[in-house]
Amino acid sequence: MKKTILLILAAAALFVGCGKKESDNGKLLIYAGLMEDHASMAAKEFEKETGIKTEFVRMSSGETLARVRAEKENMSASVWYGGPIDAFVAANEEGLIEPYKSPVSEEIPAKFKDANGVWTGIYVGYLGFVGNKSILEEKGMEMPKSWQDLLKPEYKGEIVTAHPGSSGTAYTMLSTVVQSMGEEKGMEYMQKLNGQIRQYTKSGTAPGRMVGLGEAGVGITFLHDAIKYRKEGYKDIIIAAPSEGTGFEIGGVAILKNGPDLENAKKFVDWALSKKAQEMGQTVGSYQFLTNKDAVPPQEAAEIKDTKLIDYDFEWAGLNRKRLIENFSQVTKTSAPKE
Ligand code: S7P
Repeated sequence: MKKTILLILAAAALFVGCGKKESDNGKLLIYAGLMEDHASMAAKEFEKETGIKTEFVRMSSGETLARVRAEKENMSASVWYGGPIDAFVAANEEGLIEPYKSPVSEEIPAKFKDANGVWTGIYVGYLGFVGNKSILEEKGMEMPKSWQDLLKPEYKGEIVTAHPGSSGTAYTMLSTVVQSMGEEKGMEYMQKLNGQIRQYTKSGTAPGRMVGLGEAGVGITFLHDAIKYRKEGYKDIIIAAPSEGTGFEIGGVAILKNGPDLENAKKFVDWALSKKAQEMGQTVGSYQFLTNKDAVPPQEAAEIKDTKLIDYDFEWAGLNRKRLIENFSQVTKTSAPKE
């Protein structure tokens, strides 16, 4: 009898112990700027490896920025994962980021991380054009090959792009044009381009899918997203990069100031910077170049490796984000779509 009671007590202790261990690992909420499938895979893998209950909300850059501003005094999430770092720079200016220099950031070259640990790069993506081969052929149009091409009369009403007010991709476009042409000429260009636009989408990944579906002939997007859609079955997709040179993103990870789970946030950043975590992206069709010096980039990225890039200034882009978007909205008389 005494032996049975002892066994029951031992089993109960073990049960309680196990439960305690699991809940001791805590939780983590992430605001994710990369694609839904990538964020979902990352949250699951991180949870599996650490036992930390991990959830995410996918939002475009402008939405995340608006959310973290609104939550400044009562932040719900602890990590911002993915999306061009221009918006991270803007957020840091407003005191919304908790700098963290992860020990794993030693594996990330200096050009892909902030020296003070405000943000650290996890991938790099190039901006370009996506076209639908059949539609272009049907309408007797060539694939545009330069920023200037986009202004040709034949593309009127044929181009889809996201709106810089909501989308990090589209802000990369706006900032690229302004950095390449100067602010006055850049805004004039944007005003002319506005006359060619069929639709502004909320997210920068939508134009690739719309062009793949044949809803538009040409889109402006990150080239790796167009490659993903082509691989997923939109066989008519073709891509090109502007011959004048194009801008690019460093997709980042950062810790949100006053988030509820700082220690788990640090663990997530360490994880996200690792070779293993970065290489996992390609298993769900994320074909960006990677920042960890030991990580093997996806084969799919080889197709665009010789793209001509401008010397994109991320700090300038982040610090001037609000003004450029206001000017863009003014010259185009548009605002970011809600859906
Ligand atoms: O995950 C793919 C990817 O292209 O999505 C992000 C992209 O900017 C979409 O976000 P927006 O809706 O804010 O434009 C990129 O960071 C990433 O490479």
